[in-house]
Amino acid sequence: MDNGVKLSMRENGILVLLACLLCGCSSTATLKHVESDSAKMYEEYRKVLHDLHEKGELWGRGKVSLDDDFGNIEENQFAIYDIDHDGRDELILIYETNAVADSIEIVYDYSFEKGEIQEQYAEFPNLKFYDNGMIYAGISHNQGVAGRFWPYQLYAYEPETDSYVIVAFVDAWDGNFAPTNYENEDFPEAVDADGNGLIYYVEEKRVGENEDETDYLEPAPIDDSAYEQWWDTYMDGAKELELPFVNLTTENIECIGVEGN
Ligand SMILES: [Ca+2]
Ligand SMILES: [Ca+2]
Repeated sequence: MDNGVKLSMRENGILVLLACLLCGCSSTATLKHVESDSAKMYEEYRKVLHDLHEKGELWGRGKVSLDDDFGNIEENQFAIYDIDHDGRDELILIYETNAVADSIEIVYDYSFEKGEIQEQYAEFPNLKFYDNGMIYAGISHNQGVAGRFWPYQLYAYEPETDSYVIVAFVDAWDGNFAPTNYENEDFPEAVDADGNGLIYYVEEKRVGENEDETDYLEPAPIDDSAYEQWWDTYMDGAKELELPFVNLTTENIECIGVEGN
């Protein structure tokens, strides 16, 4: 490492520390990361958030609507967290001061090899991240016959490709909510062995599968015990992560990369 790099790192550190002290982060704040790569990563994350906060631009997606009817831009939230346990932090952004259809939760990752941001995952902001790398992604609208059950997609983290792959789409039929379905078929009582009025459709997907052809194959319905068994094969013992979300404010953005934030 030459002196020029050392100097710029030091300058960068002083700037971040100053910004932190000014914005009221922890008064004992010290730089969390000294490697220039990490400093660059956090700098890129701050830039993504500043672009949304000040210019109404969502990284890689262009301009967004800044209609006050949907709330103030600072009501959106973000978190810095290593959600896939690969040793480096991701930026998780929930952007929802917009029409529901345009609301989105995005996970940004930073490629140390390329030295640039990349979008690692994006879905409707009804997500739960788990400590085993799985993501529960609730769909935006529950307009089918699922009733008290909320349909979702389940994603798994794949370390080889450092990406999330879909495992399954899960839907249900709540017989108490909808005694007949859209085809006017009666709720299949025989499948509902435990009699709680719910049966499930687990549509499993595999990497590389042709989604256009397989998406419409209706899986056979299963009851609670089989559904729970299926869930446990992926989620047994998994705990939901509590991400440290904060509001999208200049102060919070400037605290990224500083210890305790
Ligand atoms: Ca990570
Ligand atoms: Ca049942």
